[in-house]
Amino acid sequence: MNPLATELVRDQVAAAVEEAVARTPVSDIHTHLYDPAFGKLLLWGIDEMLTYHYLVAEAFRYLEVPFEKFWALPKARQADLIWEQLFLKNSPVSESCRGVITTLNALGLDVRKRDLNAVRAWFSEWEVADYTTHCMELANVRTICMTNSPFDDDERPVWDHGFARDPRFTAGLRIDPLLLSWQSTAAQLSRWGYDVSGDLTAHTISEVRRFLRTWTERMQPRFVMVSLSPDFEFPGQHECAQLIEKAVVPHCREFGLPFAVMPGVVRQVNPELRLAGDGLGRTDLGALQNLCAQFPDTKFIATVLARENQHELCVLARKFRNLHIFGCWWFLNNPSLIDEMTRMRLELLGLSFTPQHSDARVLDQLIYKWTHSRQVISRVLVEKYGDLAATGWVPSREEIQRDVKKLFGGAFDEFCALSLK
Ligand code: HDL
Ligand code: ZN
Repeated sequence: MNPLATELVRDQVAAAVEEAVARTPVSDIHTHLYDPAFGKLLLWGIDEMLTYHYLVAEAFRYLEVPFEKFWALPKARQADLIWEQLFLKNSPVSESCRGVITTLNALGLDVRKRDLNAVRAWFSEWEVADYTTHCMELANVRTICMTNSPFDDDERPVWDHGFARDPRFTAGLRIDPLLLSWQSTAAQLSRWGYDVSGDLTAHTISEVRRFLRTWTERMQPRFVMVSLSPDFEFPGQHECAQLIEKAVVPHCREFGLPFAVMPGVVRQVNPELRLAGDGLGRTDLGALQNLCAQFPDTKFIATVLARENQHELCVLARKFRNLHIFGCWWFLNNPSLIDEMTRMRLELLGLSFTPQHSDARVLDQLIYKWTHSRQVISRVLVEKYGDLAATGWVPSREEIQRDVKKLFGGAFDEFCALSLK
């Protein structure tokens, strides 16, 4: 093909990719947001954005105030300190800080005034129901998957009471305490009427499965999820591996649910930072490999926290059709790493993965997390589809739209619907 024609084709393909990425609504498969029916659990507004634990960690790199004194302050005062340190005394160049500005711009606020109280006044005009729709429209997010824990004392009563579900909010059954703190969780299960003992007898396992069944029937979750430390081992004789093998995997197989594993987190490296105090470690992905190999009829979805694990995770996904990888999780959710990971995944997995989730904890964050991710994903796809077009295989606008829909939730839906039995 002559060079001019090639350039023209590349430009046309680029325009089609950019349009598809901008216009395709996304299914956000992992967040810490809540259906508005959960009331105060759904965080939103400028003070929640500024006191997001990512910004707390960054602010404490400058703050001299004792941790306990900071935590004793009202949220608005905490936000004042963070605003002062990360926005006024230092330019907001970090991903989390730039995200706040991106969100405020998208909401139509003039950040050049740097007037936090004026911003607060604007937010006070909103009702959460309208604002939820507004944020989802600006972020072009179709559905939001929550992180739902039966062990959360604030969340459980809402499920106990029952509520009319907002269909835009799907559920994820999160079971960290069950797997990671079995002895104390067994006592809690007993208080809830499950006949369990600290030993994982056959009866205890059957009661754990009754617990999982009860909450699965209640929540109708998309998956069962757990975050794991970097040194998680499977198979193993420790309680976590035994509960996964004897209760969780059989439950997921029975209900046709994926088991979502998120290895790599080291909880409370610095407890003074509270939610901001978690760190990461390089994971031995042998455990995930063993899970996928031992249970070929069970679906696993995975995201891993260390950058050093990403190539290995892609290769693992090539080996196991029952493994679907997703997202640039937490400390990976930065443009440089989203670029590297998305490029690697497209080259090794084609379209059989989910490039991103937001992990949003504050509703407004949907706007920046998806704006920033779309910018990077679009840039990578323009290059990849341009490279494809240069071979003479020129993808049509419809094919590009089809592919982007897969990346923005379609491939995940197909994987969840897969029957491997
Ligand atoms: O365990 C998780 O789901 C993590 O995403 C943590 O909630 C973490 O605090 C977080 O919000 N990361 O983005
Ligand atoms: Zn999360």
